[in-house]
Amino acid sequence: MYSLLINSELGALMLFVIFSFIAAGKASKLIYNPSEKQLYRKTRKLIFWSVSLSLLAAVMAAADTMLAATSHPLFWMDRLLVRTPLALLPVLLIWFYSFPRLRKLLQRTGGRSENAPDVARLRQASDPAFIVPFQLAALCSVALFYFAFVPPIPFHWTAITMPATLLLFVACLLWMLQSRRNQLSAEAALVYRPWRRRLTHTGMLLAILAVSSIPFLTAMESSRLPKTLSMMSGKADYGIAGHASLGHTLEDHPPHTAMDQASKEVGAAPSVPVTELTGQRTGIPDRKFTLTAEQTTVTLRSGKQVEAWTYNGQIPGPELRMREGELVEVTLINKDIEDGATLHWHGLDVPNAEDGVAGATQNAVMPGETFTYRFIAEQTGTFWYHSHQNSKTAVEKGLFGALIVDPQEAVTMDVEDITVITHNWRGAGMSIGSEQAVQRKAIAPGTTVKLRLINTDDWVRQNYILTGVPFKVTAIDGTDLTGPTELQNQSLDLLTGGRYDVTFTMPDHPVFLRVGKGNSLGILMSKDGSGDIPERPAVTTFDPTHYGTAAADAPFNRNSKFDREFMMILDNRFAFYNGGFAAYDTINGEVFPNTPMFVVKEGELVKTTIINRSSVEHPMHLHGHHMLVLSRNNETVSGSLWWSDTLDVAPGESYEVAFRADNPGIWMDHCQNLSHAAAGMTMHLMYEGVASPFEVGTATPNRPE
Ligand SMILES: [Cu+2]
Repeated sequence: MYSLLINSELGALMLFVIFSFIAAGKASKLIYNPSEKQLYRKTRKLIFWSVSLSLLAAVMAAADTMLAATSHPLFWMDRLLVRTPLALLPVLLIWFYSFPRLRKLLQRTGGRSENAPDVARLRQASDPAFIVPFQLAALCSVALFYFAFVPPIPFHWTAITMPATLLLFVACLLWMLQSRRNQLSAEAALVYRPWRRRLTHTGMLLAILAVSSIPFLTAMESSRLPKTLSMMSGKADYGIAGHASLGHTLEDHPPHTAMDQASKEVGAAPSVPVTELTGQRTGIPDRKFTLTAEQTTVTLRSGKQVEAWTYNGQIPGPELRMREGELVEVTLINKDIEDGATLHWHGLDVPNAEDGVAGATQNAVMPGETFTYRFIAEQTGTFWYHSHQNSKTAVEKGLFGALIVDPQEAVTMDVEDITVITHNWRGAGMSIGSEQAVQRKAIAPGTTVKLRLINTDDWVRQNYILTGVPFKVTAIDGTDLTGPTELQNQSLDLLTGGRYDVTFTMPDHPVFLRVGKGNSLGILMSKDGSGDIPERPAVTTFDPTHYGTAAADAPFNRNSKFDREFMMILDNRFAFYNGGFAAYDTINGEVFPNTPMFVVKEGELVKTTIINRSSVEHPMHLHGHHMLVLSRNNETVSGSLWWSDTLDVAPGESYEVAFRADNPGIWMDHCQNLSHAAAGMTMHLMYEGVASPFEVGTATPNRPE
């Protein structure tokens, strides 16, 4: 519904731009008609353009009103308060001022006479009150176009004062020009000189372009990422302290650096550097891994070759398995990845110095260098790891793998534990692990089967459909659900970085896990591994908002008193980023490094309202914390507690999520569609009193995204 409304509004807006220019051109040229007959015909055609413009304005107003009736103010405020008036105002002026004059003109023109229009007619045909409303429609359409592609969000009147003043100024200018022509028309017959007119228009356009190119080029140049930039110097956003306040804007909180505020509040107390926020550095680790990052040509099981970046020569990297409570040590060796590499444990809430974000928690590990990570595996479940240095390219090329933490208590039953980590290799197609066809597995009936679904692919909503057996979704993003019920014919959809654990009891007939839309990728399970691949059933998409039974031990809920509340508005707009100008995916109207830095104090209960105004999905990934999903589209989440680290926010959706700020540090919060993150859709969560000695920027090797 949201997509339909915003697309109808945008479609009507684009047509409004075209139609209003045509109408304005035709109205302005009426005066040049050499005969009464032509003047009559051309005047009559303006009725068509007036009606068309009115219909388009009505479509825009209706779409905006429907949005206002059904969704959060941040979806429609700018549309209803800025765009709807800009469309309706000229149309109303046309009906109130132009139309009566148009009718009079039609009545008085003979219609059939070849005589030249007299002075009275010419004055009527160039009456500013008749012509300017059409010209104003064209002017307003330019403003509409601007506000559609540079929405004033977070909404504030200051964002529209400049364009509104300019619009008023040009409107006055148009009135003056038209009044002048009206006077001239009384003095002598005006001669239509198309070439002169075209030249004047081109000259005016070039002058406007020349004048505006200076601020444009300056803005483009100044958007270049600096040579060095501390992640602590972001635009600090302290949110709102205290009670719920949906729809608030952020301008009440002027930007400072977090350190200004931190030093104000903690006085002379020294800040803690990120480098001290480590895992347990002493003691013999219970489990040790070494991962060597290197460039390798890998041959997949299908025979297709991938020029990959690998951990230990394989794609995906080796599955790291550990047990809850173990002290884990992982040594990263970079053999020859020129861009550098790190290790980030996606979904595992490790201490900050172990989080593996180049430029925030460490420097990128360059060829020949090593880095050792140590942490205690405190959560159980399905996670994955990947390089958080130049992550878009690193993950695309293979620097990732599965990470599984088994619970402490020994598993007593026979469980067939299958990791389904899916990826699309550029030029070589989709795979599950390194398998590119349907795998066949022999599993004895009665066995408990656990499938760990992990989507590592950029920009893909991956469908996983299990057929032939009822199943339960037992965990989301590595956290177990309570009271999961049996499901059938439901597609489990994951965006980049998301995980589902699925459990079922093996029946005595074949079961098929289908990955993607076709029949060519999946796992066929049966008692001897044989069997036919079933047809793709009709499915609905699994929705976690009301799944499972409510847990009695919710640490907080929608009614809790939150210490701090933030607004995260996801959108798309034309913007300057790193020397370029294009449509970028934005957070609170900005791209990095102008995106907000949410500042929290340790111990606070923090709520964030996430709103997606754009037309694409954004899987938002917060490092170091799990967010409890409280509501979606203002509807409270019931059923099991739903903890997420990678929340898929679809267009038109709003979510309230909350977390306890119990893991001090500097934590990335970004879109896990890594191509979005690489184009600036990234921000961070900053604890007061924490300092990072690391930097990003063109003079450093660090490229976190
Ligand atoms: Cu995104």
